[in-house]
Amino acid sequence: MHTEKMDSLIQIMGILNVTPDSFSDGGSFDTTDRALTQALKMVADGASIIDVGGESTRPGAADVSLQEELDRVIPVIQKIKNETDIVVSVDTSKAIVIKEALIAGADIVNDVRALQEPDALEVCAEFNTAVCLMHMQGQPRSMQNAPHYKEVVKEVAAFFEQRIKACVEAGIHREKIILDPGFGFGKTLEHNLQLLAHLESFQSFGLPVLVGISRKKMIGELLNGAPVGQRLMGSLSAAVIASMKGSAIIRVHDVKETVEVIKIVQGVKSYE
Ligand code: 7PM
Repeated sequence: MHTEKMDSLIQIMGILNVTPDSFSDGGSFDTTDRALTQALKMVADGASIIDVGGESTRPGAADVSLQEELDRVIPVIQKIKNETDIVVSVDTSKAIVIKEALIAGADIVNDVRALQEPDALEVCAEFNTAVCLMHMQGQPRSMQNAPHYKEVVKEVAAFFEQRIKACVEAGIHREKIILDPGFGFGKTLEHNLQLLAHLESFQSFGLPVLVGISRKKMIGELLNGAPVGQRLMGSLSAAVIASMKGSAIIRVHDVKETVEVIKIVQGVKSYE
């Protein structure tokens, strides 16, 4: 008789960008409807979480105003939650957007600033929501200028330790926390590769690890400067590596393809 291990399933988080670069100019019925259509497609393709984001965190990007971000993401979250029972995460840092998103039905707060903005911790504690704490060195505008670490893996782990403590002190239950090393956020290619190579070390927290590498510059850099449209195979390879190293959630643009490769990982993992 074989011994099949029942490990928890690796989940695919589909990226839904509600930004002017993705769907015209946010807020309009047309924009909300197109976002819903995209979300439904990702669900049909096997995503179990939809990550709705309205703030461009691209290196060097301009800040998005509060009202603009609300207008972009809130109608989309309402519509997805009205028409499906999919888990929704909101990619934001602002306490007011967090609160409105949670009222609209969002299930997870995915914050690239790890709840360090004013009142963010308090709102999450009040709503007893799940949170994803991402590591970033610096701010989106300037983070890629000169990333520097003595030991990136240790420094990211120390950051997790400190933010988990801040969350728990604010009243967020430890079991509601997801950790994310923040690929590309204030990191060189070497830093990103060191993090990916040692991803399993973050399992020591006993919390789910989320990884977002899909189409990122680190993939392009390893592929002789391949543009975003030619990073699918690289992104899938990174997803396989991350999930073999214990990641619970893989955040991606290409849901269908990622679901397919992760099925192979899941098959192997059941015999680990
Ligand atoms: C431009 C550049 C647009 C970079 C968008 C991005 C992550 C995230 C993002 C991640 C978590 C992207 C990023 N990346 N949230 N939000 N983890 N938790 O490539 O790695 O999607 S935005």
